[in-house]
Amino acid sequence: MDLKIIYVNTPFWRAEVPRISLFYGSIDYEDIRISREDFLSAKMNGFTKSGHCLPLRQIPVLIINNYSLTQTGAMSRYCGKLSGLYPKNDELLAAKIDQIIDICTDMTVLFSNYRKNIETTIKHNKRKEFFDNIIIKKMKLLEKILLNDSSFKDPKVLSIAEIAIWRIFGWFSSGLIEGFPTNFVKELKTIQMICLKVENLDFIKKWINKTYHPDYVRGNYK
Ligand SMILES: N[C@@H](CCC(=O)N[C@@H](CS)C(=O)NCC(=O)O)C(=O)O
Repeated sequence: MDLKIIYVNTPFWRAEVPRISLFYGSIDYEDIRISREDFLSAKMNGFTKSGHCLPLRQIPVLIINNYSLTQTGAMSRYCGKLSGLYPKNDELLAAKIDQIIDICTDMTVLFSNYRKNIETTIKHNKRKEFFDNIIIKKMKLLEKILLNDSSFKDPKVLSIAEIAIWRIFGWFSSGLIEGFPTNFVKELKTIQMICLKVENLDFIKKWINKTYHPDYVRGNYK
């Protein structure tokens, strides 16, 4: 099978979940990292400079034998199934994992809509307010879901859900988002535990060494 993942050269969770899943499963794929300029022109015409189709003019895209699959959730599940990070015979666990991926999507969309719609008028000085009044509430609700469920607490078990949590909280707490605090993950105990569990896995350390830029800013989980 010929697999390619198209995204820009950042470790954003949407691309990292499928990328890391395939890496974990030692499944060969081409990790195509397009330039911002290529992405901007593909947003206009639906194709990257090397001719790869972006069906919704968005990234990430997973190309499976020339078929362009879009949507982070679909891509993550597909790669998770190939690598053993998504269950094939446990419908409830699969739905719980989907639930987490969907919450990660909701949090991302909340922030990007805020940025697009609100910050055109009020700018960054309201980011802290957005964090305190909106996004942290979602994070706390996610924490409650995780706290009350043993599925994601086992240190030996890993799925695409934990990888998504590790990367999205890595982003939120990295200091890269102006106006967001960086010391809140430690208040979300189960999320903190999951982030530390993932970050300490040997294959994740290898992935970081292999693909992250030396001055990449890590998440702040402690
Ligand atoms: N529903 C898509 C959304 C993907 C998305 O919004 N990607 C961003 C980059 S992280 C993008 O392509 N934005 C450009 C746009 O929406 O025009 C998914 O789940 O993958």
